[in-house]
Amino acid sequence: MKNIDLSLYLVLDPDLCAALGMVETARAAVAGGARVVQLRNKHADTARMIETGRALKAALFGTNARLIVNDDVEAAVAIGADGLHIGQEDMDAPTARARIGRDMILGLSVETEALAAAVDPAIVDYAGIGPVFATPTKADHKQPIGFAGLARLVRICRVPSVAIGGLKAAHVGAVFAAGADGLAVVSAICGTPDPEAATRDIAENIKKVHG
Ligand code: TZP
Ligand code: MG
Repeated sequence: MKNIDLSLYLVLDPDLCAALGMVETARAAVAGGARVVQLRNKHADTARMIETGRALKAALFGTNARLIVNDDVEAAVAIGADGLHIGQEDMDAPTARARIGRDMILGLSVETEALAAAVDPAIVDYAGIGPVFATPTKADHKQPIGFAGLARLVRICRVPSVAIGGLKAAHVGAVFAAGADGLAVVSAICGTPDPEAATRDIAENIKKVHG
């Protein structure tokens, strides 16, 4: 099993990050305590993903934060990212694993108990579980599961997990109480007036409940 700190996971959104940009938002968030940064851009082709991903990799160089690329396996490999994150509608996990090799991190989105039970720890390194709450950030998200659903899926799932969907600093206690290893956020950081301070607010709550 790979050693990944999932405690505070930023998922970038190009629209919400428009004012500061994804690279500067990521830099600020990592300064504030984000441990993982995911490049997620549904409007970008592979060339564009690679360009942004390389800039992100340079910005994160020398920090302890990991860079994960959403969906685009070719971009993830070209960037030399730390990992790839796929959804259930994307390439299947065994195919993704074959394409990225043994060492890169593979994350998979999980929305139901059946999907949680099906996660193979020999292939997948962590699960993104949610959405906990309905969120305007992802237009086509699945049925929200709440904290009770989160706790059930975390228990069933045989890999470390990060909760996602409508999560803010105030939810940190409930996320860890449900047994998740961290929280993934978009709008709690992207597009806020001070992404570093917004991240630090979440990180301080994590320190309180999780050490
Ligand atoms: N997957 C499930 S919910 C979601 C994604 C990418 C968006 C979460 O965004 P926010 O702004 O943290 O609710
Ligand atoms: Mg996807």
